[in-house]
Amino acid sequence: MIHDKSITAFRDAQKVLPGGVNSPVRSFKNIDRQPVFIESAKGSKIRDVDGNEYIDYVGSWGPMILGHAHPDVLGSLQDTLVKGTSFGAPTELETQMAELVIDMVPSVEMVRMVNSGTEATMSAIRLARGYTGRNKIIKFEGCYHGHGDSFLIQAGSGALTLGLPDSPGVTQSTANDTLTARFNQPDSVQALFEANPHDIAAVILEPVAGNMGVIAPVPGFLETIRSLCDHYGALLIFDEVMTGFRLAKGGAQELFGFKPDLTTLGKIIGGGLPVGAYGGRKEIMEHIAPSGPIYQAGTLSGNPLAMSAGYATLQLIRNTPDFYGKLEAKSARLESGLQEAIDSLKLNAVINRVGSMFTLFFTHGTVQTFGDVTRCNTATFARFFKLSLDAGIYLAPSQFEAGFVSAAHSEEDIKQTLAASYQALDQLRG
Ligand code: HOZ
Repeated sequence: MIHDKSITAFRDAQKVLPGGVNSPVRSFKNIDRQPVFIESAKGSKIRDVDGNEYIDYVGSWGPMILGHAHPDVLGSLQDTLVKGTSFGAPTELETQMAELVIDMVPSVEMVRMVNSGTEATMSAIRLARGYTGRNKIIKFEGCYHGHGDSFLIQAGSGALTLGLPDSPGVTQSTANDTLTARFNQPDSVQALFEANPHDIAAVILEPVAGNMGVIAPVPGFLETIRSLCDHYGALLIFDEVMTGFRLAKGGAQELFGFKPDLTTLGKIIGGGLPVGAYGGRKEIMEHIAPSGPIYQAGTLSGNPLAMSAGYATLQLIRNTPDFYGKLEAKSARLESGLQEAIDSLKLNAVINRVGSMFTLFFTHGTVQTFGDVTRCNTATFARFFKLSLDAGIYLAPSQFEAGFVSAAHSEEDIKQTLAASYQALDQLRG
């Protein structure tokens, strides 16, 4: 593959953008390769500025569950666009969007729209602190809740990938209010509650971890956290930025039959435009201004273009018969094909999958904890990533991220991906 234009584009970008990108995960820095610059995308395929086409499993890091440039979403955007792009005043579309989210997500009775997942999580913990009158939160090692100061403590995603889990610039006093527990190890949560029985406002977690690679909750883990929160009077916040509308129409909470007190949403809810949201029990949500005293605001919150892309996406998901069943079947075929390749090549690799989220970890045994994740061979991952990219498969450039299958991936895409992956895995043995 030729990447001349991408190389030039990256050189130019580095002169004016820190690291040449607007978000660190895009830089390919950890795998010691230049990023490809994207020109366009359609369905399951993404095309770079040199004209190379890839089967895309990044999906803009999660939002593109329908595939790229879906005609319903584009049509809805075009209809909205001609009426004006921002008013800073209420629109009926915001109410319709809120009604749809409340209808789809089991625990959400009231919702506030924001502009990103980061904004959603930052606002949710402010609400939890204001509501409970307590300062501390518990998060989990390797979980990532965006780049708010309180969350850049033992953080996953790009922070973990680039070796920056505790970012400079976060003050010690902020860090002191973030307690860190171990994912899938409920005793670690219990110990923190026992040591701080009256101080914890909320526990926030990705119910299925996606930002240290995909890890499902072990049986009993979510249950224990729920009962500890109830016992100690803390709120339970599910960060469903990644899992919301991805694992089921009502996200992980529908899949596992759980009701958190608050839920944060992002990615799919914006249909490819910048949207986040947080919602939950009405009695808690009514503490937000102007109903209540806890302040949170935004010039572009509920923006009409963002609402229309999100609304079209969610409607299509809700109205497509067996939407998640079809996604599950395709994703299961990808998983079993990769597993066969691992077995027949006798490789040290583990595939974790929940619904249409997956990660191929280069390690042995099982991957259930952050400790398991840190034992992965990132150099082998980097080789696999580069071989896959050269074979036309676009994966997240990090061992510590999720891959996403979309409704647009065809059987042929899955077949091609498995054939290319087999060859790449085979070459790793050499
Ligand atoms: N939350 C995304 C997946 N880990 C990362 C997106 C980004 O940081 O740009």
